[in-house]
Amino acid sequence: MVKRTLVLGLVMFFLCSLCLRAEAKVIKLSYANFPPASTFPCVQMERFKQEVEKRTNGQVIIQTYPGGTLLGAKNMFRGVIAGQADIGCLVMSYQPGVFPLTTVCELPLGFKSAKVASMVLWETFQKYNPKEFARVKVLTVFTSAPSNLMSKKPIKSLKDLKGVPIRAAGAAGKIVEILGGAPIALPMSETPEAIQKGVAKGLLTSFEVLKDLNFAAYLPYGTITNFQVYPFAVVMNKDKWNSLPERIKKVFNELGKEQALWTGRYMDNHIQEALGYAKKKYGFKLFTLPQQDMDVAQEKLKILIDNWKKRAKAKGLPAEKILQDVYKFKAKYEQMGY
Ligand code: DTR
Repeated sequence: MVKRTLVLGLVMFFLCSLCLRAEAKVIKLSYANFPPASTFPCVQMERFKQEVEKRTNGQVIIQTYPGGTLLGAKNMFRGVIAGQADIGCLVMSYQPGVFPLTTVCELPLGFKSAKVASMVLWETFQKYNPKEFARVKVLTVFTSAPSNLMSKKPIKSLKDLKGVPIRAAGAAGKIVEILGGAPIALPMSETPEAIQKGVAKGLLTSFEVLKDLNFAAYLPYGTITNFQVYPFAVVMNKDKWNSLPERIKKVFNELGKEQALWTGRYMDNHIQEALGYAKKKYGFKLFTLPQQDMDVAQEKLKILIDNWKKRAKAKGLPAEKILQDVYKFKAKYEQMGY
């Protein structure tokens, strides 16, 4: 009897220590990102790393790979699905047709801040849990700040945009085309070269790149348009996610919405810093598109919303309801002063 109890006790002790050791084992995760370390997608990545390591008391260690050193902009999604990286940051606008639902947020819907747009994207994702991300675990989503024009020559009206080669991806490229410009669809990681070589005479994106990628040195003029934002997602390999202890999954799930807000807030604040830098160091001049031109532009760009609805319906999505919800979420966060 005593022997049997001792053996049972030893077995139990052995099993428990196995579990504890498994539980306590340090989990190393790789996080791939495509643009240079100075840019906001990588700044949010480093904040995410610090928060995860802090909240798991160092049981999870995240090794970050900025600048496309592990995976690039165009193969990020496939690479994470294939396990080439455990975590990756992607822009849905870079892969037309792959993200039919969440690209609703790249449409010209009048977003005035990254904070509002990021929370709208988060709520839309939570409500619809899009199939387009079924093969991965989405850790968070956020957006860039509203896109404006930056150019070698002043663009003070839609007439000035005619025929100008402007770098812009996804819906932003369509906007440039519809308004008479010549869109050049490149991910941000390939844009510095296009600007320096003069292939692109301007770009349509958020103003922080004036500082983070020093575009103010090549593009001394800006035009406020707030045409649209670019939606981002941070995704984890599904098998890696399923292998994590529940306590660790809880930390990631609790961080998701917070990270979306943190990145939106960082982005909106950083835009002002970048404009200050561009004006002080390069005499950057900022114009605002005349209201009459903005009205003409908004009218012309409605086609993009109709086209998105057609594509979404073709994929079996409740397009009208999704768009209604996006406008409802947008109004809610704007009223909350986000
Ligand atoms: N606007 C998208 C997204 C974007 C804005 N700023 C950055 C910086 C680094 C990477 C992407 C972005 C774009 O222009 O590609």
